[in-house]
Amino acid sequence: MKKIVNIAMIGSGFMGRMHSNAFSKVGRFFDLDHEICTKVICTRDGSKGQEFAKRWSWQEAETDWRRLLDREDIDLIDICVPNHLHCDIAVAALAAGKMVATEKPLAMNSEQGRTMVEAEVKSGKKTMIWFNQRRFPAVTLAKQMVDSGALGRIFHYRGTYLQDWTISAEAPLGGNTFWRLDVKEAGSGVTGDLLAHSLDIAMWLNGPIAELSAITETFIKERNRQDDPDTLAKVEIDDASQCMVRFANGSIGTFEATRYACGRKNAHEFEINGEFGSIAFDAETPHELQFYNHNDESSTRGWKTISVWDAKQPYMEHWWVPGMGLSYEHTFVHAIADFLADLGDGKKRVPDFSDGLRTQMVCDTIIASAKKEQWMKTGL
Ligand code: SOE
Repeated sequence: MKKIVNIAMIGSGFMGRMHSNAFSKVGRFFDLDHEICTKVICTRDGSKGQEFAKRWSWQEAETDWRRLLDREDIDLIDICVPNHLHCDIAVAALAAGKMVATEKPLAMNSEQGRTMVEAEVKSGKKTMIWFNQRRFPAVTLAKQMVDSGALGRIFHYRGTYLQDWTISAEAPLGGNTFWRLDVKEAGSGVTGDLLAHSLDIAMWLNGPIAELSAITETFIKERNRQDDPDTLAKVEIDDASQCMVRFANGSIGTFEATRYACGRKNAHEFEINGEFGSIAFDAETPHELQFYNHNDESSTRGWKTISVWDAKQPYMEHWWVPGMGLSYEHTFVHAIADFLADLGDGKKRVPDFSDGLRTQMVCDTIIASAKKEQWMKTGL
């Protein structure tokens, strides 16, 4: 008999749909001891919540997340609302004995992040942060290759996350889509929104970032507020962010994120160079992993493309037949499948709040270093 995990999800935007899609698919493709029940969707707008519940098979709709906390029939609270709400909801839910999953970044800043980790430790409840991009099968394969020593000692790590959806000065500030441009709701711009993914994967593959020096830029200084179009508001988030880093293991790296790379839609790329070889990945061609093996015979040595769609590669046996590539949405299915697998055997496959805090500390250091225009230690 499968154990049921009753979920209440807070938020119904882009990530609310992504998570709902994952919850509806995981049980069909992964055989696990635990099963998801999409119990309650919580949205500010009640009628929108009803409609969302019908479309995505949630049993009930609620408008006040606090009413979820006393319910015996809720096991997991899933937070996919703007960043300024993550800490309060997570701390209250953990104190009420719920497991908690939250979208990234963990919080508005490291101070809130620490409060969330303390609440996690005190409650003893399982948490997850949705660093879904670890779960591209090609990225998980890269992790396995690095951990196996295939690259040997690491010298360099390069991470970029390029998008272009805020180039227009007409794009407003605030509201359901553009809350990411409002520092009061997002905490930071591309650093917390995009670089957080790159930094998380970099530290998962290559260990902690010890120190860094960063620059950030805000290209469009004022925007109309979406909720008050006549008001021109100052933009206080970073539109672009770049940094040089030193990893604790002695390797060095560079990172860049922007929403002003015209033509780049979701170009999350990384390359890692070691003494025996190198690996490179691009989320816009997610079923490919580039690999250079220096130990190959020199006369036929060169970069090769690993096609990541074979049953022997991470997650692939759960889907279709070789040749059927996976993409962005599947990373969320893999994340919740790993969360349920952890419930089954007590292992830790998924990143938790302490992993989220680690990345939050680097993000905060990037913003501080850019302000002070100096190298800074991350505290990791
Ligand atoms: C921003 O556009 C965004 O949606 C991020 O918020 C997500 O975390 C990223 O996965 C895709 O891009």
